[in-house]
Amino acid sequence: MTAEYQVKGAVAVITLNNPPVNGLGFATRSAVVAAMQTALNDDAIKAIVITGAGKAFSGGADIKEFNSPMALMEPSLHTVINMVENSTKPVIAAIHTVCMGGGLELALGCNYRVAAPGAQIALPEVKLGILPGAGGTQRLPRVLGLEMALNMIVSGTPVLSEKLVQTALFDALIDGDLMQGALAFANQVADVRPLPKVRDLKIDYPNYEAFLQFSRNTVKAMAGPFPAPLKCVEAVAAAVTKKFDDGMKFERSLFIELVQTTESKALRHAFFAERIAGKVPDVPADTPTRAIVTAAVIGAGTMGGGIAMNFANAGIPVKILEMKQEALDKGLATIRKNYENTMKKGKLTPEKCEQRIGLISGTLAYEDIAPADIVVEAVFEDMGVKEAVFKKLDEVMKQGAILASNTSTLDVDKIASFTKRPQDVIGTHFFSPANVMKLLEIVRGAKTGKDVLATTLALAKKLKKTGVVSGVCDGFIGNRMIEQYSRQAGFLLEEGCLPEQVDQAVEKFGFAMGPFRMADLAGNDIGWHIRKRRYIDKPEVTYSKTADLLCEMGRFGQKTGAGWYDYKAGDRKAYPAQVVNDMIVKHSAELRVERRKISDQEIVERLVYALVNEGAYILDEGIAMRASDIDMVYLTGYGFPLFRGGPMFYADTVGLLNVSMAMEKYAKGRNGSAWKPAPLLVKLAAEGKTFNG
Ligand code: 3H9
Repeated sequence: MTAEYQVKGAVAVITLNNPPVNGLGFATRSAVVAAMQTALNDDAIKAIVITGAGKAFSGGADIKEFNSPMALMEPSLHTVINMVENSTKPVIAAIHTVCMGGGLELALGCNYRVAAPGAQIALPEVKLGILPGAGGTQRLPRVLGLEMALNMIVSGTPVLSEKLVQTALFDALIDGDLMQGALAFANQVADVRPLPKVRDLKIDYPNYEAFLQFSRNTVKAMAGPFPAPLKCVEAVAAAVTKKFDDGMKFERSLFIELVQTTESKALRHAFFAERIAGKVPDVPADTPTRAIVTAAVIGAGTMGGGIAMNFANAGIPVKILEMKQEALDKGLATIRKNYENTMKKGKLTPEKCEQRIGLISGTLAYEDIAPADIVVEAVFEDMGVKEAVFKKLDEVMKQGAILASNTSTLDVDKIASFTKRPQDVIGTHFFSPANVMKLLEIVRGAKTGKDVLATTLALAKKLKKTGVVSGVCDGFIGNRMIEQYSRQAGFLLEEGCLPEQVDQAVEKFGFAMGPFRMADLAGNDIGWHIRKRRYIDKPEVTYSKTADLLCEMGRFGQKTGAGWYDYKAGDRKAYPAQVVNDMIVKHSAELRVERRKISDQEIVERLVYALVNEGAYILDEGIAMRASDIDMVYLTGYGFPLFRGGPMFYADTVGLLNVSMAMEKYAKGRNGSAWKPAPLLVKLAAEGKTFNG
């Protein structure tokens, strides 16, 4: 049963029981209606309590149903809430732990609400690109007032129940046993008539027009490409300007409009993609994990320092190993500076700042890191250097320690082979700045132990990262794909574009940064180093030489004050560089290419479809477990626009046949040999299917 029915004296208790979070799917809604009917038909019952089993009152409507007709099947959530609101016996919501979305809307339909302290109360629909569609925008302002309700609805941020106890949302905060308190409350109000209803409350806000106009302006400026926040304002406005039933109808029409938008579909896709990414079919949830109490990092450079900060932020003491005292001192000083800057911005208290710095120490001796439960190597990206480090780690680290490499492209199986314990070796590819970026690519070697993988996935959660598992290949999921994207960006320069045109087109599409601004930030020498390796290993693959010419000019990017763009000291703004643009045009002439005007559409298609095509290879080879994992990598590590849901989801929305036809067209153009359609893409396109099922 997805809702249980019990009788406690004269009170009926309906307990939502639909793990994990008592989502209000069709079965649960039906069970609530049946239980309500039973209670209403029983003359011995004087009051009804609705609560939730397990770890939530309710997490809201079942989001999975939004893509199916189930969401519309009767009894709808409206029907359930109407039944509760029109009950002839008082209905009390007993709220604990999590009360969100449709769960809160159900509670608002009850006559009374009692709550345990610490419950998270929210209408988070906006984060899914929709708005509360079962009366939340009409009822919440009636209990919290216009301003507070609008803030909660537009931000979707949870508020703790104890902070709302002074409002009409709650009738009592119950310390101790919630059910006992709720039953006592129910008995107390059993005979009170008339039954209070939220819909009957008035919203008192004399100057509401000015407030709503101010809200529209503010929200519009913040909403970016997402339509939902402004619609939230419009729906809340209706709570003041329209009669209750008309407001409900208006809310419903906006909900239906939003639920069908690509933006909402993309956000819902990302919600589930994030959660499923941590699941590996052959590593069940009950796989034993190893304890991670202390950590070590090799290398105090930008990456090593950032990785160490991750451990400290999670309360895990970490030792950084360096070769030279000077480099260690420099690395530790940078970490201190980073924390102090965060503190100055008011994002960290002085105590927490010192506490975190205190968790990070340095050493020059391998023996000092031997007792650590995990060591993450973040040294120079060169197999010879990695070999020396892993041989040493194998010698000194305690048995059972996880030996992780932060390599961004190298063969993790080969790295593991430098040790006598390949089962303990795994790739943990952090993204720069490592203390900020959410993505952690977890590279599973052929011999990586299941417990090591399970531990690393759990660690990712503890470090507040999105862990995505990748198989071993050159560049793993993210960098292998970005290489194809960068190749196209290079070809576009040869054919007629300048860096700013490419960057602007891609940024207009929604990327946080275009390829050339990104390369300047990451350092152009990194790509140069990789290409030099490719020229030897894979001579058949073509690259534009423009980026090499740039590096030969010593323009490595922001760190040298010059890259594809010029930079001014202390300023990250990119200024077009005439000398670079001249070099690009000259190079085209040397290649005897007649430069042409290239449309923004072509730029975006060539860059994004290059990602999609390589993603399809990666999926087909089993390097990524699912298309949504690839999307997660790009959403959390490469600035792919969230409202487009990631490259694979985006390709699904464009239609794989359209993607593959565009690729065929580009294959006929200059540098067309770069377009070798992935068999999986061709197959799915022919079958009219999508990557994401
Ligand atoms: C809504 O209510 C619309 C109405 O206004 C109008 C309707 C007409 N549905 O996050 P976790 C699953 S829209 C389906 O890891 P936590 C989740 O996929 C809804 N599934 O746990 C995962 O599954 P699995 C408004 C859901 O403890 C598992 O629960 N509500 C839903 O860190 C655990 O999730 C929201 O937007 C759902 N509603 O956090 C709330 N919620 O185990 C969205 C969760 O298979 N949910 N799941 O991977 C959350 O914010 C968090 O999940 C929550 C728990 C805070 C509840």
